Amino acid sequence: MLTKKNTKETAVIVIPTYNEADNIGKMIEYLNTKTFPSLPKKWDMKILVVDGNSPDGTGKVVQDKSKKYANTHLYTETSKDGIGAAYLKGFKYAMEELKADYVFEFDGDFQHPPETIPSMLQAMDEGYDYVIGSRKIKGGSNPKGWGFKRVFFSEFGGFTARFIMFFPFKNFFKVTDPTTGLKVTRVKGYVDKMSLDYKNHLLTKSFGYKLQLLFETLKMGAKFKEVPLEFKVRNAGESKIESKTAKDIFIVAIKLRWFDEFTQKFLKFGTVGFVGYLINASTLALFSRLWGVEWLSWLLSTELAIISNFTLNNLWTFKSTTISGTQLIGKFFQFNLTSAGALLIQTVVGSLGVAIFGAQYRQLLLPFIILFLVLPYNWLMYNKFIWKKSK
Ligand SMILES: Nc1nc2c(ncn2[C@@H]2O[C@H](COP(=O)(O)OP(=O)(O)O)[C@@H](O)[C@H]2O)c(=O)[nH]1
Ligand SMILES: [Mg+2]
Repeated sequence: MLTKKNTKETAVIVIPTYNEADNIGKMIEYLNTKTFPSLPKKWDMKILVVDGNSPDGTGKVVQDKSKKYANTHLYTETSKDGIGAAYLKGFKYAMEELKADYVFEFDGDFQHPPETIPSMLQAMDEGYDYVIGSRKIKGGSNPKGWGFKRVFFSEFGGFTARFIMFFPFKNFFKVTDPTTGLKVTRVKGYVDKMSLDYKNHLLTKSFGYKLQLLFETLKMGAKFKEVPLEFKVRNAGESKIESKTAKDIFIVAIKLRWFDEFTQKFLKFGTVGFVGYLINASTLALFSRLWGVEWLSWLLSTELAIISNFTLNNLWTFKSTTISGTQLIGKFFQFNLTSAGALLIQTVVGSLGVAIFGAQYRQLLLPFIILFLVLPYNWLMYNKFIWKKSK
């Protein structure tokens, strides 16, 4: 649409600083004289430096530059509060005071080449909501000067975080660089919906905030893209990276995955299934000893497990979509039908497996069939039919 292209949109480059006096002035100059003038006219570009009250005079440098450039702003924190908090404060200020449509996370030490900004904005213009700079895709790279140890930790840490947070779902394959610090996020629908309460919301004060923002933004359904990032060595000043960073990333990734509602639901579903199995096995043993009518023992013990599964899943796993009242009978019948489906899968594949591999593998086949066939089948049926969310 032509009208959309002609309206101005505001993008704010948020730069947290702590003792970056030797870099930040150069960065502001560079952005204002080289990067911004090269952009299409529709972009209203602003810079917001969030300074952790640096003792080296970073704030003073930014203040002087803001007199020269009206688009350049300084937000001074009362103290160094961690880089994650600095970003959340910056996002809030950018939204409320600077009317941002897009916010960038950007380093002030020239590790993020300003040349990456235009391609990121172009992607936003194409309709993406969340674009990150990746060092791991074609055209992206780590600094030439990095030693083996640094590269190893970056690769290993990145992959581990990626695995813990997303495996085996699509974001595991789509997000190649989860620990990158260069990102742009659409405000409408995303930044304006996320919690900016840095005191209570952030899982960590240090590096792991990157994972948290990534995880939560993707969770909101952001249309996501990676562009190549040629990560550079820092221009001047000292790195604030601490030795505990690796551990921090690991812990945050685990917390994000563990406390995610999907994970919680899945764990409950697994527990209920296991309880069902225990009921099935124990009542089967009991009934067959009591009556010795084989088919009746199987039928009753299986039905007891089905009743247990239905009840526990209804009251616990799928609590948010609990079935009650007159619906219960119909749904319970439906549940028996899908359970019969699982029974059929298990019987057919189990018999086939024994025919192919031999009876000595029977007990080994069962957990495999449950894990790879029955479990996904049940999960799908429960979510799509039994406890489906009504729109
Ligand atoms: N405001 C603020 N900025 C910070 C803080 N910690 C780090 N920074 C800045 O954030 C940028 C990125 O820091 P970081 O990724 O930890 O590593 P570095 O580039 O190796 O120092 C640096 O330019 C720092 O000056 C903080 O606690 N508060
Ligand atoms: Mg840096």
